[in-house]
Amino acid sequence: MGISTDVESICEEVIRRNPGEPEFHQAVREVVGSFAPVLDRHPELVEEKVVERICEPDRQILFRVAWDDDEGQVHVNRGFRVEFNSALGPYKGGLRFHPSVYLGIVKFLGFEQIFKNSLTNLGIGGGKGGSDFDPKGRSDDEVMRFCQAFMTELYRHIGANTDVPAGDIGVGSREIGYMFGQYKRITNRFESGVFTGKGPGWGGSLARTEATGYGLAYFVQEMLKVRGESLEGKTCLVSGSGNVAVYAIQKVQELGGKVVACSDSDGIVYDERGIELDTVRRIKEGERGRIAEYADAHKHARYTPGGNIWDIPCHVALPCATQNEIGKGDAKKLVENGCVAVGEGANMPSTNEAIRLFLDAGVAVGPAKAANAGGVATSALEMQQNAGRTAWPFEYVDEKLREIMRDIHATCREAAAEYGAPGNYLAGANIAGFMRVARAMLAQGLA
Ligand code: NDP
Ligand code: 2IT
Repeated sequence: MGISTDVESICEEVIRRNPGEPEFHQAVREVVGSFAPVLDRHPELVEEKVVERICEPDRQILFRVAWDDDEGQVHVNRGFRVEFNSALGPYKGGLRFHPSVYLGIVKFLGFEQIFKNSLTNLGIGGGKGGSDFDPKGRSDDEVMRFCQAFMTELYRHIGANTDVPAGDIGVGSREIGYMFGQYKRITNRFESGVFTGKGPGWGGSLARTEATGYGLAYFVQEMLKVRGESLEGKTCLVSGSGNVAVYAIQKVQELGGKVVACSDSDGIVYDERGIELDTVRRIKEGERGRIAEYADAHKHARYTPGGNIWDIPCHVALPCATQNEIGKGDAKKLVENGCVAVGEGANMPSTNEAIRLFLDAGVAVGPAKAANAGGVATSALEMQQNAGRTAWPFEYVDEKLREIMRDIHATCREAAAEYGAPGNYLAGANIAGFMRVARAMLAQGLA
């Protein structure tokens, strides 16, 4: 029986042990699918069942979150925290509040996070959490009560040296503030390092809000540089219009790219003159509104309810909304329309079939765990800043972020070449991310 069969049988066993969690299965296939050449070269990893161990979370926490709305009606939601792997540092990863959240989503995100955090080389383990709570249409008071109820259970599981949450879909600085406040109230400790993404006035990094989107643009810039190209003059699509999308648009524009479309879960806005970022920020950050309103402010722009952003011709596609937003058909369309690079701002935005199609067509694919690692890397910088009880200027953090993204790009490229998959950043990211964790797990003994 060859090693590649071992990889397949490991995936099958994970799927059997975790029924009804298709997103987790997909993430495991996407990551473990790259490991055959590694296991070939490192029989000790096979012997010690490191892959099997890494696919099983250290700990999974599920809990009830009961809260009452402004009318006094009681609601019951479910809270999650999956502490996946701590070989390299405290568990680190965001919290997602979205009605689609269930254990399978949290596990896929937590699993990907292990390898992403390893790639940053900043000493952070992997975890993720969240709730099926839907913040849309809720008042500030309701969001506050939900966050307080959520933290009333979660507080006992987290800590600056144990597990450090941050934001993700539906969780931004407002929610982090309410959760940090409740943690402080319960524990009577101002423990800055227990959360990242805090407000800049009370321990937050000045560049954490921008970091994921900026880092994505830096990573794409590096990929294009290898091909003797740049973002200058390139037509770009950015899906979503949340935290990652907004700052990806900003940095891509600064680097000379032309972003012609963005979206939300209701529809797409197309502006052939280039998306006006101030309008998007006013609508999304200021008013928590819908992207449809963009077309009210700019009469020449076109809003399409529903629709498919990937049908619009582009050179560079930046999925920044959610998982599985680019399927095989979308990938085919993008390639036909001349797309040369894809930078994954969202986590697992492309299906495994879409990635295969891109790679076969020679499209440069910046996989999420590398391309969007700037967010969590800046979270690790925020932890460093908090540990030193100091505050770093924006430009200092941004320069560090640039360096980190350059390093991650180089690491992925080198690992891909070393293990026989030159140009395949996904294989490179999986292998390089895995090897650091695997070595630490071996050194720390069987667990
Ligand atoms: P936000 O909540 O700020 O924004 C999410 C955006 O994506 C919104 O425009 C939202 O539209 C859209 N979206 C979310 N879910 C869906 C869905 N099921 N279908 C269609 N559109 C959807 O989240 P972030 O910008 O923080 O996160 C976006 C992605 O980036 C996620 O995959 C996240 O895991 C990833 N990421 C985030 C990081 C961060 O630092 N925040 C770091 C690394 C990765 P609508 O308002 O209509 O729901
Ligand atoms: O997916 C991610 O990397 C995040 N949501 C950010 C995690 C973090 O701890 O900053």
